[in-house]
Amino acid sequence: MSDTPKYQRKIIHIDMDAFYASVEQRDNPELRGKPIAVGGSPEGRGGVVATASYEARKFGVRSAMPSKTALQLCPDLIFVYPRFSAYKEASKSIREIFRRHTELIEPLSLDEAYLDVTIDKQGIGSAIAIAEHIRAAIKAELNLTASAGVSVSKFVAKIASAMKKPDGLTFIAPSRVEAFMEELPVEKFFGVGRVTAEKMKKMGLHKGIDLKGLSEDELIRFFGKVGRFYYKIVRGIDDRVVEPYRETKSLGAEDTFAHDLITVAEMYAELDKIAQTVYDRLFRAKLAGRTITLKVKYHDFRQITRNKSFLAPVSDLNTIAATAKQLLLSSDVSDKKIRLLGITLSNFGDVVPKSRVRKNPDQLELF
Ligand code: DCP
Ligand code: MG
Repeated sequence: MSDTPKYQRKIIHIDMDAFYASVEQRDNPELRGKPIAVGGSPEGRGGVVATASYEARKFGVRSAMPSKTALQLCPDLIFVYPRFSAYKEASKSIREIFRRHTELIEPLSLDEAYLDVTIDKQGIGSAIAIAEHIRAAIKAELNLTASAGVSVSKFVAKIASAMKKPDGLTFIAPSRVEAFMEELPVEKFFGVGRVTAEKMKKMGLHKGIDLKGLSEDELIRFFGKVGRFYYKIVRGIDDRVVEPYRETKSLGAEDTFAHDLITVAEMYAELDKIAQTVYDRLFRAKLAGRTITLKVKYHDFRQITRNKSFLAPVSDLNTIAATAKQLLLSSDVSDKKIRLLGITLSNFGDVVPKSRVRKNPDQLELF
């Protein structure tokens, strides 16, 4: 490699095979060995394919394909409506298996994660052996299959995990990384969508080695900021670390004012703005919290917090704003000047999309 890193990392990328479909086939033996698609709509018609079993892929059925097209390609296709709780459960178990080998786990989705196994927690001996242990445990304990890529960086490990799907492992040795990148078709490069790939091909750039012929400045000029990444990656340099996911425990926003707030009307107006920011962040993070906390800092820097908890998680703008105002009034604002206000939500629970809440008549009278 042109820039030999000071120390070589060992990265594994694990990706479950036909994840949703495999969970469905595992849980319902009648679906095994058959072409199935997970997706569609509750009525059984319309919608798109979330994923297809490998038996259905032989007919060309793919993720994100309209169900109608999928049925034209494969008339015997069986549609299964998704059961997200089952996929989450499997995902949780996979992460527990990962954790036996490292704390450095970065999930990319329910079925995919990077692991940094440079430190071999169990003394298994090699990154390849660790990846095989993980795949074997997933098979034995969950009755599902996973594919793995093993190499020195996230980029190479991720490309590698797709190479022997399903149920395969691909290792790209450190000494082969640069040659591997030179041979890689441009559309496999991170961030290269269809449009960029077309543009590259028109410019006579088909593989990594063609990109290597361009200077860093040229790559940036032609493709924007991501050109800098291409420049490095094609030389086998990818120093992005595996960033362990940290659970969000609270989410909020606050504002310090240029002038101290004196009237309640001013305070309410600011709380409305802050509530909007908090609401937007919650929405993006798909979170709802049972506890709303108001923070107030007075002009003399004294600070207080007041909170209110609800029985069920809340995430709607009106409740957040109204609760913050209520907490403000209960905190004796009469003769005080305020320099900062903040709102935080915590005590998270999953947001249940309204469309998925089915009314069960037997449960309406719960007591
Ligand atoms: N998924 C989805 N919509 C998409 C792509 C994926 O809902 N457009 C869901 C269903 C998949 C899961 O995410 O099962 C994981 O996505 P992958 O891309 O890893 O696909 P699979 O695991 O299904 O198949 P593969 O064996 O190719 O990894
Ligand atoms: Mg997958």
